[in-house]
Amino acid sequence: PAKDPLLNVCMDAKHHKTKPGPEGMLHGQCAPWKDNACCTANTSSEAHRDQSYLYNFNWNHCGVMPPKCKRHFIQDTCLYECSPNLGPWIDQADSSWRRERILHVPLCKEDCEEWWEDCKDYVTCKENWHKGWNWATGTNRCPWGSMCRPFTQVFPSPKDLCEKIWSNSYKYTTERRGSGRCIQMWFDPAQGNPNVVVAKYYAWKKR
Ligand code: FOL
Repeated sequence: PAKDPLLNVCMDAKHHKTKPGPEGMLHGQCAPWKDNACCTANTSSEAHRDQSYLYNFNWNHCGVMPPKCKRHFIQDTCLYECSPNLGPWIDQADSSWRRERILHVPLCKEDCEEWWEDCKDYVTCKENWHKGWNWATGTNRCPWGSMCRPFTQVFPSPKDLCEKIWSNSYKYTTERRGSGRCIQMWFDPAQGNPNVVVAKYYAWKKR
């Protein structure tokens, strides 16, 4: 059978491999993707660092981000950089730093809600973390005139967080982990990657 161009692919973005394949040594929270990944071992290590060279992005722009919150941002980075199962949602990006992006990836309800719960105590100055920072020092700082406000004020609901933070990379859904109808940021690789069947389902729906 012909290979479906929406399945088992890597987006054409800043750090992605040209095609997915095994990576023996993926670091920490990115290890679940080691059998088939769009990230290199080096990218997976960088995903765990504050001020990593990936985007020079500073999680601690309004004071130190608590570890229980940061682990969700690390997991989001692992999914974004490593997943070979985001093909149905790859879209053209109108930006200088990547040719392709992901748009409206249906994120499992639990992944979004736990992310929001665990970040409730943090503070941020921006709703969209892709654009509009002050990069004068080489890393992102809050733009002039913006204020650090509680996460729950900037993102009143889990849906606000998951959809707005990365310019609609994700779509909030009420689908559950394990349903085969939503993408999981978190999974146990012992049972294989649950996102493989999800990509197949949506690739088939798009025909
Ligand atoms: N996670 C997910 N799920 N989706 C993503 O698209 C995503 N993207 C990043 C990280 N995790 C993600 C990349 N993050 C800039 C800021 C953040 C960033 C990459 C780049 C940045 O340079 N922003 C400039 C504008 C650059 C431009 O658009 O030309 C700024 O104005 O702040």
